[in-house]
This record gives sequence, structure tokens and C-alpha cells, in this order.
Amino acid sequence: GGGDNVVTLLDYGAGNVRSIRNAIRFLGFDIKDVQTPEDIMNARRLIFPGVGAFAAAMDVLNKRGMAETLIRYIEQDRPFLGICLGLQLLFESSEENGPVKGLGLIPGVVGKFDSSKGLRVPHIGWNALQVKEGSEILDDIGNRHVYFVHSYRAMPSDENREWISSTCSYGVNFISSVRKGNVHAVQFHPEKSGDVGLSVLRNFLDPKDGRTKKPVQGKASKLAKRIIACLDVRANDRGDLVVTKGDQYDVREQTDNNEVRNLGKPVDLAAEYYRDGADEVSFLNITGFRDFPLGDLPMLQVLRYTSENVFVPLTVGGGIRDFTDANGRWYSSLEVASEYFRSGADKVSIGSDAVYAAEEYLRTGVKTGKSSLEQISRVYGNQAVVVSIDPRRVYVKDPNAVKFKTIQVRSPGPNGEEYAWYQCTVKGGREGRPIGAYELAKAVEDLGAGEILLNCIDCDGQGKGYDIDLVKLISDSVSIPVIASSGAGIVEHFSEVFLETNASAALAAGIFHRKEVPIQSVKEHLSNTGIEVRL
Ligand code: 1PR
Repeated sequence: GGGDNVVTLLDYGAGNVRSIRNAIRFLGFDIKDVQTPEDIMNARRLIFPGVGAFAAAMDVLNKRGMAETLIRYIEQDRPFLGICLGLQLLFESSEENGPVKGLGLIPGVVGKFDSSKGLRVPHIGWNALQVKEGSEILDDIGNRHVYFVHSYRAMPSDENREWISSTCSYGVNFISSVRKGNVHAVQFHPEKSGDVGLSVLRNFLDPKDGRTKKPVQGKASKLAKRIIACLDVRANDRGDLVVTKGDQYDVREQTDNNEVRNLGKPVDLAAEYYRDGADEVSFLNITGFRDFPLGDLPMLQVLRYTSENVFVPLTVGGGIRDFTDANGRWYSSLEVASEYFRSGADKVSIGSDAVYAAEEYLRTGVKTGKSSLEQISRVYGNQAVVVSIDPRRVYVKDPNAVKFKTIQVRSPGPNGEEYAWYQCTVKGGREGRPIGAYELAKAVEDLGAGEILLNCIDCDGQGKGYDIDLVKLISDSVSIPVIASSGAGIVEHFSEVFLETNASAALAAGIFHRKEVPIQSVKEHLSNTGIEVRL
């Protein structure tokens, strides 16, 4: 049991629960880990942050004799908070690789979002809730958004109505939280939902008597468009890890000694962008393709420190692939990714290695299951895997001149060419490959990517706006979310990309680093333009 300040955590060892640990500690509580079923019964309050796949989680719970105990604990109305999969497991069963039997405490079957009518699945990002009276831990949410990342959801029905404490709208109205007595569960991630998420956790950990305020009714909400701050990180010539920023991927100063441009310290900048309202922070280890990331302990430290104080999703990319080190020891890409997740990343981003995997898949038509992309998404779920594309525009006179998808471009090329294709590159833009961004995007979606980070080398660091032609092409051809990147210079560039394409998020680096435009101004501008954002 432990003292007043102890929270018992049921972590069955799948994926990133570092964030929930950090959030609990940030709120001044200590953590006791469940080792045996008795630890569950002895808990003063229990948090169950479900991560990974439904079947795998049930398997572990059954094997360790914890499923029965958990049911007993909840039936005794003891303080419980389930998060994400920790909500879904309370239901009778799930269709995820199933049907698979759940704990059976709440009537209903957990099913998949239907992507056939243009709905992007996974549901990733910030959404608002319709909160019912008496939800208690959600009392402070009001109109504010919380962070979701999932492909499966539970649906309201007459049989489970008494459990529902809020619903959320994404294509359908699904169950975003349940509550009965001291038992709570939420589909969103309070530990990744900024201040408002921390207040949900605090309300659970430290319940105030007599709190059952009348909840503020949320406005009708769609998924908010996300603004992502990106930190390109690498070692400078003295070996310190710095945030840098290139012009068309060239990060060296145009001076005599050609130093790597230094725009600040990664941990400090990430914290600053969190405070300024960034919906996500991405770290790209831009020399990861040549330096082995597990040799790159500073990057792991950056993640560890950042995740202690930054309660929005963190993505890390660079160097995710199989690797043999100087001593001949072989590391799988899965080990590399696991180390990133353990250090506090919520998603990993794969660049070069995804290009090779897509090329092979297109050549053979066979999914081997062996690529880094496939392995990591199988173990951690596709919502945890971003593919970062680094394309370069190639103008052509005749749209049939190349075997890649060409489009008519808004402004013609240097020789009056009206068409272009977008050639994928590897190794930070250093090498062009025989595959287009369109072909790559479709292939990686098939292979299990959950999201696409779409850069554009021509636009990077230019401040002249996103490549609308490219973003439109890709966001119209896949059903996973697309993050537009490269070229933002003024607030209007963000509204342009959201009004003219189906991008789900916009990422920027230079304008934030150079303090030209604060994140809040971008959000206010979008909101004034009628685009839903998290404010
Ligand atoms: O190939 O798996 O090792 O991953 C390497 C990762 O590092 C890829 O995601 C790749 O995009 C990134 N990267 C490699 N070299 C560079 C470079 O700049 N020399 N940076 C690089 C990518 C692009 C964005 C940038 C946007 C917005 N930088 O991260 O933040 O273009 O910039 P802007 O708003 O200033 O225009 P692997």
C-alpha cells in the first residue's frame, strides 16, 4: 500500500510508460510498481497505462494471474485509473487481431475506426470532449483539447450508458472516458495532454471532496490541426549536441570556418516550445545515418530530460536501422527504437531505412516483415511509427517522361517545365533514390507507418511557404495523417497549408528558433481563420 503519496503502477512492460511516470512524479507522488497480484490488492490507488496491442496485454495479465485480481479490485470500487488500452481492456472484447476477450467489466466490443469514408486512422491528435455531469476527474477540462492516439474505440450503447462520463467525436461519437464510483478510465493520454491532462491526473490522485462541478460543455469539435516544433539536432565540431537548422539541408555557416549553425540547447528549446503551446516536439538526429544512435548517449539524455517536464508527445528520428558496431555486435532497429521509447519518445521517425524498405517492397511485392518499419510497428503499434520523407523537386516537360507520379506545378521550373515529380533521398538529402514521394508514401502506409512527416528539400529554411503541390499530392493519396514540413515563414503559410491541403499537422523549425513568430501567434491566426487548434 504505502503512504499517502504512493501510486501503484501496473506496467506490464510494453512501450513507453516513462511519460506517465514522469507526470506522476511531476505532481509530487511516488510510484510503486506492481510485481505480484497482491500488490494490486494492496494499492491505495492504481494506474493502469495500457500500451501496445490488446491481445498481448490480456496475455500478460492472464499469465501473471493479474486479470482476476484486477477484476476483483475494480468490483470492490477501489481507486483505479485506466489509460488508453487501460480503458479498452475493461470491455468484453476487442476486434484488434481478434476477437480477443477482455476483462468484461463493461458491456461492449472495442472496434476499429472505419477509414473507408475518408477518416484518417489512427486518430492522432488533440480533440475536445462532451463531458457528462459527475465525471469528476474531467471537471476542469471545459473547452480544452486532450491528446488521443489510437485506432480502436469503444462505442456508447444502452448497456454501457451508466459507465460513460464523456464522449468524443471522430467520424463517430465514441467513448472517451468511463467512470463508476472510484473507477475511472480515459481513452486519451492525460500524461501527454499538457496542463489540462496534468489536472485530470491531479484530480484522480488527490480527489477533492464535494467536487462535482457542472462541466463546461465543449464546443462542437473536430480534430484540431497540430503545430509541431522541430529540433534538428547534431554534434557540433566540438562534440556538443546542438540544435541546428539548415538551408535546403545545409547546416554549415557560410563563413570561413564553416561551423555547424548553433541555435541553442535541445532540452531548453523543447521546454520553451512546450510552454509556448507546441502540440508536439520532434527531435531529428540529422547525422544518425552515419553515427550509431545507441553510441549517441547524449541524444538519449536529451529525451530523458525533456520528458521530465514536457507533457506533449515527443518524436525522435535519425539512425533507426539495423547496425553492426565497431566490435562486430549486431543491433536490430527494434533495439534502437526500444531504447528511444524507454528514454521517453512516444514515436520514432524513420527516414533512409524506410526508403530502402519501400524500394524493396515495390520491387518484389512481398512484405517480408523484416524491415525496421514493419518490426517496430508490429511491436509498438503503427501509431508509434512516423516515416520522414526528404524529397527534392525534379521538373519535367512531359508528365510521361518518368515512371514516377508527376503533377502539374503552380509555378513552372527554370526552363518553363510545367510538371514535376518528387524524388526521395537518403542520408539527409545527400543521395537521390529511384523512387518518388508518392510511391514511397503509399508503400510505407502498406508496410505499417502510422504517420508521414513530409519535408521538402527545396523549401527547407527558405521561409517562402510549404510546397502546397507536394503536400496536397501526398495528403490526398494516403489515409494516415500527413505532417507538412519545410518552408514556413509567416503565419499565413500555416493557414494556407491547412486550407488548401488535407495535412493534419504543420511542422516548422527556423521561424521558431529565430524567434520570428511565436507558436501562440500561429495558433491565434489559425483560430481567427476558422481552423480548429488547441489554444
Ligand atoms: O535517415 O532515418 O537517419 O533520419 C534522418 C532524419 O534527419 C530525417 O528525418 C531527415 O529528414 C533529417 N535530416 C537529415 N539531414 C537533415 C538536414 O537538414 N541536413 N533535417 C535533416 C531535416 C528538415 C526538417 C526541418 C523542416 C522545417 N530537416 O526537420 O525541420 O524542413 O524547417 P523550416 O521550418 O526551417 O523550413 P534517418
